Parts: sequence; C-alpha cells; structure tokens
Amino acid sequence: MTETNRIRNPALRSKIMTAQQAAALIPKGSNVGMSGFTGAGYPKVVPLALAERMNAAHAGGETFRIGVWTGASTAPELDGALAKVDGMEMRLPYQSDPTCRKRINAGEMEYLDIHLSHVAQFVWGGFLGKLDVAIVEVAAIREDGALIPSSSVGNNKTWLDCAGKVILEVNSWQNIALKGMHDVYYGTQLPPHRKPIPIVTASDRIGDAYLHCDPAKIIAVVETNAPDRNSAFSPPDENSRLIAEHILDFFGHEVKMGRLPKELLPLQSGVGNVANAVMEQLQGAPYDNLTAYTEVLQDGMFNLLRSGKMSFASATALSLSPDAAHEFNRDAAKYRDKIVLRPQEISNHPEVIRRLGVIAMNGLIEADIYGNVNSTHIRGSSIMNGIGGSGDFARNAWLSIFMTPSSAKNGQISCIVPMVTHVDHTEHDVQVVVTEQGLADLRGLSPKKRAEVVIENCAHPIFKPALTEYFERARRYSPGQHTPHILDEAFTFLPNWQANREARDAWKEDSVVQADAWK
Ligand code: 0RQ
Repeated sequence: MTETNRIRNPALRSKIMTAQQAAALIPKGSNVGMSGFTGAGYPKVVPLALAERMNAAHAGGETFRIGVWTGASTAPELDGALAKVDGMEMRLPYQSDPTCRKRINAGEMEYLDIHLSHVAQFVWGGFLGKLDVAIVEVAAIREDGALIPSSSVGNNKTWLDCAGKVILEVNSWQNIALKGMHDVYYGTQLPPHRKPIPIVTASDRIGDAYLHCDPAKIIAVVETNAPDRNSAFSPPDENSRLIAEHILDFFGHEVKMGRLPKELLPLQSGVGNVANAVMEQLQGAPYDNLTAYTEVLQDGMFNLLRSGKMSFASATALSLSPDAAHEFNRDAAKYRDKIVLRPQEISNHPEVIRRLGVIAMNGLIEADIYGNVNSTHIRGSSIMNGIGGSGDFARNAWLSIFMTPSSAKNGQISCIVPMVTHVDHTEHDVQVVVTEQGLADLRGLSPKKRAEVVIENCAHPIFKPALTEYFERARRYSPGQHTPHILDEAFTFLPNWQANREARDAWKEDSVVQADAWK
C-alpha cells in the first residue's frame, strides 16, 4: 500500500484531519491511553500538537494537564514533549524519559508504577477511573475498518475497547508487511469467568491479526510518516561481556545437569545495554533453535533471529535501535513467520510464563546480600524508570536471573548492598544474581548461605570487605539470626565505610554498644 491508500475504509477516510485539529478534541483533565512500548508504535504527532496547546494554555495562565497511560516508555515526541510543558498530571505504567523522571522526582507529577501485565485488567476493572480518549498508532486501516497494528501492541486493544473516543495515527513509515505479525487475543475475561490462555509454545497464535474498534468512537484519523525512535545501544563493554559469560557458563551447567534442554527454554530479556549484550553473546554460544517469550525485542535478539540461532520470538514490541529498526522495516516480510507481537497482558501473562518455563533476565539497580532486588529507585526515593515487566517474569519464570555491573557511577557505588533501599523483587522471586565478578545461584539456599554466596561471588573487591564486615557484625549482633541485620546501620554502613574508614572504626564501637542494648 502506498501512503495515500493506507486508510481504505471510506467512513474513516472522511475523518482525516491534521494533528492540531485532532489535539483540539482532547479535553483538559482527561485520561488518555496512548499506544507505544519502549520507543515503538507510539503516536508521533498528536501528542506534540497537544503539548503546543498545553503550552499556550499555560502561557495564558490556564492549567491544561492530562493523565497519560501507555504500554511502557515512549519517546521524546510523547513523554518528552508532554513533560516539558508540564502537561501530565499522572503517568503510568513505565517511563524512561529524563524530563519525565525529573518532574516525578521533583514531586511535580504523579507516577503509578505497576506490573505491565496488570494495566489492562486495572482498566477493565475500573480501578484507574475512566479512560476518556485513546491515541493509537496503526500501520493501516482496512476496507472493513479493521486496524493493522504497528510495531508494538502494548495496551492498544484495551485502549480501543475502553476509551470513550479514539484518535488514530496511521503511520506510513511502518512497513505494511507487519500485517499478519500480530496476535491480538480477544478471549480475556474478568474473574470469575476466566478460561485458560491457550498458549503452550512461544509461537502459538491464539487471536486475531487485527485490532478492532467501534467506528462510531473514532473521532479523528491523522496521517503520519515518521520513524520509531529508540536510542542506539552501546557496544557491549567488558562488564557486560563478563556478565554474559557467567550466564552462558551457568546455562551450560544447567544443560549438563539435565535441568535445561539443549535449546534452552524461551528467553525473556529486559531493557537496557546489559540485557542486550547478553543476547549478543548468545550468538557465539553452542545453542540452536532458541526461542523467546519476552516483551521487548531488542537488537541482540533481532540479530539472533537474523542469524537463525533463534527460530522464533514472541514479544509485545520491537525495541530496536535506529539502524536495526530501519533494517527490520525494510525487510519486515522476512520476519513474519519468526516474530509474533501480542498484547502486553498476554506477552507478560503469569500463567503462560509459568507454563512455558521462561528464563527471565532483567537488570537491577541494587541487590542485597539476601537476594532482594531494587530495579526502580535510587537511594529508596527517586524513581529511575519503573518495574516494567520484570516482576511479571521474575516471579513466574523457570529461572529468574538478575544482572548488573557490581558497581555504578565509575565504581563509587556498590550495587550489592546490605539491604536494598526499595524492594521490587523479593528474595523469593530472585534465583540468580550475576555481576561481572561472578554468579550467585541462590536456589535452595537459606538467607545466611545466600549472603555468603552473593558477597563472595558478586560484590566488587573494593566493597567486599565492607559487606563481609557488615554480615559478620550482623551475625554477632542481630537480634534474630534467620536473616541477620543491624537495622540502624543497614543503609548507612556501606556509604559510611567508604566515606571514612577511621570514623568507621570509632563508630563501630559505638554501634556495637547500641546493638548490644537490643539483644
Ligand atoms: O545511570 O544512565 O546516568 O549512566 O542506572 O544502569 O548499568 O546502564 O543498566 O541500562 O541495564 O538499566 C535497572 C535501570 C538497569 C533497567 C535498570 C545507574 C547507572 C546508569 C542504568 P546513567 P545500567 P541498564 C522488561 C524488564 C526495570 C524494568 C525492567 C530497568 C543507570 O534494567 O529499568 O527490568 N529495569 N523491565 O549508573 C545509582 C546504583 C545504580 C545506579 C545503576 N546502585 N546507584 N545509580 N545505576 N545502579 C522491559 C520493560 O519492562 C519495558
């Protein structure tokens, strides 16, 4: 299809208008469900036009803000533009935009960080209030009004079903060969009427290739021609390479022990450079016919599909760098039998993840010696991105792996700490922690044994003595010896130890007295 005939339904053709005209139809204070998942398939022009409108309103002394619900993070044209003009009252469920982050952490906008698989059912159940408008990018509109989805599916089905009014952006940059790559499941129900989700292998198709929307709700159709925008990935650095090596050794061991098949199990790989680097390393590993049941398909996984090492990937979004996105877009037809894009309540569905026995690999900000993981907060109070789908996968995976360099900010901060300052994944959901130093397999270990392995295998040598000392002191002075801690020191021990070793020695004596008093 050419640009001009991507909108084949005559009734919807009559609703074509400019982005400014469409943005004028969005009332202030409304909740708006936007397409988009990690820089793929987000609306490219209406949010920008809306931001202009908000800016003008704010300049005239009037407040114009909306609630923004998405699939996951988007791009500068959406989150960036709306955050810049202070146009978001509330944002959910996952973001990674620097301006957005700054406003959330300054207390200027509300942010609701929920599991990605929960968003749709929160909306169906009415927990989030009314969804007023949906703005959804599609690749084309068929003659019968069915919508060919774009490079992500995310929550689009839910937005189209639940919103009072719908604005469609038809993006002719998206290759029309995306047609047939989607699997939109219309069988989900509210409890108590739920039935099993009938996916038993990553490649199963259980739904419809198109999205559907009541045409009476569609108030505007806007034509665009603009690329998805994801940042490029950094080439794998030494730390990522070492993390990947430890994970591959571990896979080798698990195969040898008969706990993983030789083609492994379906892989889930999280966001970021480290996750991408691990996928890149699989290229040279002795595994064939790999599969993925994941939410984001980044460059590393795309390269595995291209080389044939991976035979199939199920995801909700393509999350490709600009170069890889252009390459995929050029050859999309080649990948139609290798990729399926599903709604995020299905790509991240706990039932399916548990049934398939997914190997989940996600990043972290800090892990504690007992295996609790913080994926979202800096020093317990400032959000980084959000939990995304990591919780959906970690709790339900066959193998739940969390990976990180052992230190951050040029070695100033240890990513292994006595106690995490915020908990996203409890010790019960974390089976393996990996840093460039090594891998800690926590399965079957009691808390004290976990602490020994995490400190020994994962901590950076600069921080290992401090962590060892904390643990030893906790073994002596903690009132309880199941998960020994000295609560007064749990968050200060490491920073203080680093800051001033002499002061530490004096302070150590004081706190021993204090801790003794608690015994
Ligand atoms: O900061 O960007 O200023 O350099 O955090 O850290 O090491 O580059 O790692 O890109 O893999 O991201 C947890 C954020 C890791 C990501 C997180 C600083 C560090 C750097 C990024 P700079 P790295 P990654 C499915 C799965 C949650 C969602 C998820 C994430 C920046 O993986 O968002 O898993 N996960 N979804 O310097 C201070 C520390 C730090 C620290 C790292 N201890 N203290 N700063 N940083 N550790 C996908 C979706 O859900 C969509």
